[in-house]
Amino acid sequence: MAKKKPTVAIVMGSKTDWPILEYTVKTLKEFGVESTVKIMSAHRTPHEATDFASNAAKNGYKVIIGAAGGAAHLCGVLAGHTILPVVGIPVKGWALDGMDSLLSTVQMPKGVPVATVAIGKAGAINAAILAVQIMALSDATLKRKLTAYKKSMAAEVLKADAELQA
Ligand code: RP5
Repeated sequence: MAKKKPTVAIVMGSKTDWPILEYTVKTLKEFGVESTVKIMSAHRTPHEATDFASNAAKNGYKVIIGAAGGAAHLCGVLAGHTILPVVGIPVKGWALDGMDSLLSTVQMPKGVPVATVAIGKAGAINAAILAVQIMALSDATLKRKLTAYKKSMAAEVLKADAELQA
């Protein structure tokens, strides 16, 4: 069977972000969503980053997920060059416990949103879920999978509580 065309572009600022971003790829796969992973930096490869974002919609992507740490301008730069929704994952960097990444990802000027999720692993997973939720608005299969996902999360919590009460 031919491989499905990727609908989500994942852009990380450095290869050192991969240990976090692999959770995003894995979660998307659980929903049957293919992604492309690119390393691009707002500061180190600005031309590549803007070029990629400018052409992302034309190339069939529906959502861009960005991830960077420190002076995390990557998602903002991507969002400035596309009308696609951009989800931002603040990566915990080498200083300030990720607060620097969080603030520089979330604090965008009006008109250019970056849907910023939690710092680190939870954010990496939530970025994937949010991308699926966006795409599920026009995809009945993804909608069904999201409903099943919520049910299985609830079942896990109920099971843990039942075990605790037993
Ligand atoms: C950011 O700076 C990257 O996204 C990464 O989180 C951080 C550190 O990058 P390296 O110095 O490890 O390449 O641009």
